Amino acid sequence: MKKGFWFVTAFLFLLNMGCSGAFDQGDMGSVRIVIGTASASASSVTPQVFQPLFAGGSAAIDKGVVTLKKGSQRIDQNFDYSGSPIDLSFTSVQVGNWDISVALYDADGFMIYEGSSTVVIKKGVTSTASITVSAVTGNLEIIIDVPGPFLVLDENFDDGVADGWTLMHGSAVITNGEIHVIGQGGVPMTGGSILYGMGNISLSNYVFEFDMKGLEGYSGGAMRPVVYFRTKTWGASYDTYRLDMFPMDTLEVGAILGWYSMCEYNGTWTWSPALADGVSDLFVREWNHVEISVIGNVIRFYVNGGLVAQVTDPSAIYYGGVGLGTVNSTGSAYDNVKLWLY
Ligand SMILES: [Ca+2]
Repeated sequence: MKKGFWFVTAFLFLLNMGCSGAFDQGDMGSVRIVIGTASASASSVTPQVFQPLFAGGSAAIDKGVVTLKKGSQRIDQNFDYSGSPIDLSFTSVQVGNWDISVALYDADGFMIYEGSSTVVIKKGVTSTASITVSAVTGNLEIIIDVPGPFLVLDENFDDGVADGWTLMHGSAVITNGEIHVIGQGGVPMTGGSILYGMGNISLSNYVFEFDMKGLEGYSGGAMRPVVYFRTKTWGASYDTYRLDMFPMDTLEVGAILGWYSMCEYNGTWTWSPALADGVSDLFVREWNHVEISVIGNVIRFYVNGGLVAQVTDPSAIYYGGVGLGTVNSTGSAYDNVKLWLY
């Protein structure tokens, strides 16, 4: 824009020369143009960024151009801004109705104010035109990119391999792109389990989701799928959350159909008071979609899209991996396991 500005200067000079030779002095008048501040502008928006109009600084006017137009005639007058108000005179201008436009530029060559008016130039007198300029504004759209959840585990078992998983108890077999965890009897409080990312400090705030289906063995003896999250230690000492999910078809005497229990373990598998328990409405021997969200010390548990439990743990475990399991000699199938890190 700055380059164009100086091009206009040269153009103006030629036009002035042409004009002065083309018209008889008797048809000439002159005009004095005063450019006012934007305060009288009709604009309802106060362009804060450009104020004060005639002050210094990066938002100030550096240069300007006044253009007179009448038919095919055009006269430009450039000026360097040095004080307020801007007061320019044009002499030897053909009489008649002229359109006046004003453009004011900052030091970078951006037009920051513009205005226009009309004036009648009369023979032998000096006419006056006052032009109020208003700020040239644009819109600024700022896009802030907030990192979304980061998928750190996406396991569908379709390649027949459980990458990164470690078998702890029982057995785990991949069949038809599903992993079947089969428990073994006699393991206190557990039966079969596979773990992912146990003790990993970078696995802190996440959503752990998977599909789950009961396979067999729901007949007496506290048999059920069980999953783990924020599993920090496992073995001599257990530091982990654990979620037991009783299906709706348990035949266990005295059991409540669909009962779930979420506990935190620190040390041994000695039964801990539940952080949350109740009825989870798991489907019978069908796939259920389970999501467990752990953000800070807030734990949420969803079954098939519905929030089953939300609990705040005052003495939380803050990091650790996840696990898929089954209790005693039952079998539980899992698929489409995802871990979204937040
Ligand atoms: Ca699969």
